[in-house]
Amino acid sequence: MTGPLVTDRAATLDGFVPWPREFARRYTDAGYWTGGPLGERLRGWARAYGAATAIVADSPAGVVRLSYAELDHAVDDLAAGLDGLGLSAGDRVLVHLPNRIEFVTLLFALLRRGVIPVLALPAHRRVEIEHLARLSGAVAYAIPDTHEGFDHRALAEEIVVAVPTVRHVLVAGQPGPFTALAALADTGHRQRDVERPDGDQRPAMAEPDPSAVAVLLISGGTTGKPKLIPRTHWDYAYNAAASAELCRLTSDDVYLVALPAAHNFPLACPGILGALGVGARIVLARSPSPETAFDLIARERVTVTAVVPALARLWVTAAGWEGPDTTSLRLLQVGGARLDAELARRIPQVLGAAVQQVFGMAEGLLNYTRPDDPAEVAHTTQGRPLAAADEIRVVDGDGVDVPAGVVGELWTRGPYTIRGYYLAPEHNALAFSPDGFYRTGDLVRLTPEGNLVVEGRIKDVINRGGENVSATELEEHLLAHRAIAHAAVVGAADEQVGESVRAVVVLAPGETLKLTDVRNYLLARGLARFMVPDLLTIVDELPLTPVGKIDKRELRRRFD
Ligand code: OOB
Repeated sequence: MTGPLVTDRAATLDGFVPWPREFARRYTDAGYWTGGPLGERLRGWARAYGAATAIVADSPAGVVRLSYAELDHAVDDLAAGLDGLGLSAGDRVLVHLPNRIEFVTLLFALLRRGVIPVLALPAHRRVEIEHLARLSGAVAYAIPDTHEGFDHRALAEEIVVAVPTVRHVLVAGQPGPFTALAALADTGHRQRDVERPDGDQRPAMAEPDPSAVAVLLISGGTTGKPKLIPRTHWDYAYNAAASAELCRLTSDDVYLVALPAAHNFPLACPGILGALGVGARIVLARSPSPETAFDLIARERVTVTAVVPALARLWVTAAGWEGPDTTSLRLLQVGGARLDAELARRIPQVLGAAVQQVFGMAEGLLNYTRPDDPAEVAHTTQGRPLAAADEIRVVDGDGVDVPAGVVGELWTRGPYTIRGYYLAPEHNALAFSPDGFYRTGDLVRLTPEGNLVVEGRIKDVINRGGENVSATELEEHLLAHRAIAHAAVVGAADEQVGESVRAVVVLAPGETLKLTDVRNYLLARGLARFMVPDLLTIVDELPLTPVGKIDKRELRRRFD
């Protein structure tokens, strides 16, 4: 059997916006873009760390541990199995897997063949999946049998009918009417034995071009439907390796994948890819719940993990009563949404780990606080760019740079920041400046030391009769109230003032709260009268996005 050929189509995937030639040369000359494609890098890691444990995952059958060498072989087997399906370089496969071993083996098997994984999040459902399958033109859809009580095979039945490009459904676990990933790997394994009975040589297989698109990530989707973010082998490998270096990750580290593996943060910041690149061990958590995470941290002596603020809050609260053994944890990365300073300070006290703030985006740019930063910087800022070649601008509504320290919109370009979404020319004309800066929509200011502070999002401002109320700022004040466990501020339509201010809160256990209490409390803290909420809505829990950030869009929809 001959392997798929890498065609020019793979290097210039239709709908991919490449960097202009002069920038490509600059990033190559400066050493950002270097080395082989991601699937081949795993071979190098297996050579370097062969017998060391690469992955630990709990499965219904017990704890599974794979060494680097075993992982590498499992990936080869699966890749050979995929060949039999007729997938070829440049094809897209929609991967909708939770944190289980198959996520990692399939990811690398696809990368090895230059087939492009589209990384959906476990919480996505029919509407998003159908949209992503259609937009990407996926030829296959990879799912678990069931996850958290949801039968993905039933969803797949609908998707194959709705999206005709989807020819294969690949299942981790019981396949039902579809194809089991395990069966594919078995076929691949036998195939490889025939091809190379000595078990040693690799079949001659064209490697993907490292400048080609490696993966399509899903945008946070704050406006409209999720968009696809094309990341190349070179830019994504840099993203992961440089992040690992910044976090001082070594082969002694144990990284817990607590957030969904398909999200950029636990995947590559430094996440799975960064950890494997230095010979560290990754531990896959099936759920980010405190019970599951604390058990794994204690059992596997986890040293580093990444969470969103809502999860950090949950862990800190739960640790208060559970008293878990987190003595191995040296670093808790927190990112994805604004972390309030108060919670940041409690993390080291309660969990014994240093806090690192990560202000990143699937589109590229990553900002980190550094291990050597004073605690105050790590607790009150969102850090600074990863790469010296990251260009950032803070601009006003006309795209003119604001003076240092003034709040404006963050624009960025650099060696791992995309120049356009996949197949989205109209949106790209709005989301990127003519000279290639990505307009993040985030409102930031620069501290005198050069760290960024996120002050909110362009649209996350409530216009209350002409006065601008920053939702982020008000949320921080609300969270300082002892009765409030979680808070989100949204606008509500109002005939008098246009938009009034609604505080949606989850109460701490055993607490009660009235609007007048909140108003008096905030006024006593010195807030302007126009900042104080007009409405208070108490809920049992706040709606979250698939990665666990507070879902403002859903809140506005629910209460408007
Ligand atoms: C991460 O990536 P996305 O693509 O899910 O979301 C990006 C957006 C940013 O534009 C910003 O609005 C918000 O999420 N955000 C933060 C933040 N980190 C992300 N807002 C305030 N403070 C932070 N620390 O969320 C992501 C990607 C890689 C690493 C970490 C997070």
